[in-house]
Amino acid sequence: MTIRPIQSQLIVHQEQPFNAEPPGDLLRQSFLTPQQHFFIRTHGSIPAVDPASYRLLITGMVQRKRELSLDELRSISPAHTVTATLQCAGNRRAELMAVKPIPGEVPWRADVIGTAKWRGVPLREVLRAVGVEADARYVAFTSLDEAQFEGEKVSYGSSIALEKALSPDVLLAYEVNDEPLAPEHGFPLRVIVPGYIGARSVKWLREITLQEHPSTNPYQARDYKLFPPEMTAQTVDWSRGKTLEDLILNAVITTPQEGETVAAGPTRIQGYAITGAGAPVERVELSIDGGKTWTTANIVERADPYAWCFWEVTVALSPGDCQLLVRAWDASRQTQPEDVRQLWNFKGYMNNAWHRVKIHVA
Ligand SMILES: Nc1nc2c(c(=O)[nH]1)N[C@H]1C(S)=C(S)[C@@H](COP(=O)(O)O)O[C@H]1N2
Ligand SMILES: [Mo]
Repeated sequence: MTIRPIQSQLIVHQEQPFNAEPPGDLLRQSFLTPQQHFFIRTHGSIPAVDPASYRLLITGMVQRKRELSLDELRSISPAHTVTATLQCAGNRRAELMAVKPIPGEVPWRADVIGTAKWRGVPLREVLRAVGVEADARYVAFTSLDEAQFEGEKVSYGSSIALEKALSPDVLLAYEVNDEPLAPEHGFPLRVIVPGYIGARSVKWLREITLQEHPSTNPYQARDYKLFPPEMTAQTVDWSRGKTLEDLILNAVITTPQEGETVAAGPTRIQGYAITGAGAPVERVELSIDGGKTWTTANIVERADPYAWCFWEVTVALSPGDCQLLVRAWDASRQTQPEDVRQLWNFKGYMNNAWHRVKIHVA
């Protein structure tokens, strides 16, 4: 059985599998994204899971293989809460597609991102309870969903290195913003890997496998890798892809939106900025003259180290067409690439070029 979410305010890119993102100005309204405004990224079905008969299988290189009910899982450790941003590696793909087509991928705008307070059992407590064998290096996750990968029936899966899995903040989450997970977001149990691309945070978790190698699931072994710019779907050498893990520095203007008309005079511009766990966002800057001069924005809300920050800045706009540009700097003095053309890759991942929004000032 599969569920179809009804998300009237989301921009739906695809019905089957269901893929949708909120409009940017809606996204920017609350620092913690309500579930009904949270982007939905699926590769297959949205399974309807009965929580009473649900079992989580833990297998592979462990001393005690287990099949846990939700109650048994909760009894392993007190709940732990982490505020973390989930961002799809395909965020801002539409801008890459405007450089050169990327067939067969979702044309995501700049809002395949959301932040929530996730609550669940730390994965490392579960691993401690089952006893990890000395040679295990990776923790693989498999889902209850059904997807098609190049015509083959598969369930979604991913893996993370054991080292990351032992971080106290990697969760098997059952609650989001003090509510149970919605069916489309992984009810009754999902992985949350803070600081990593969303693809590693497997929803509808069925099985955890300890193993010596990364997952061979196609969504880990093929998808969600960064390929050199000269490589295409026709010429791809899968072994040359770099597995995507950490999020990277990015900043987006959410308000106003592309094509909007605003009144001349002092105008408030708002958005979000995000980075990986390495160095926090330090400064966000806006330019209205094509990048010649920049104005520093105020960071109005943040929850480091795994969450986005919200920024805003008021600039004086004069009548006519205007392009707003934003870029961020992190605490290690790194900033974002200027031009999206430098970043094109045939899967359309990790676009963090300066974000540009054209508006009309009247
Ligand atoms: N089982 C399963 N887990 C999954 C996916 C999926 O298709 N199936 N998509 C992944 C991707 S690519 C992302 S970005 C996030 C999206 O989570 P959300 O839909 O709750 O926002 O879930 C990840 N986990
Ligand atoms: Mo994703």
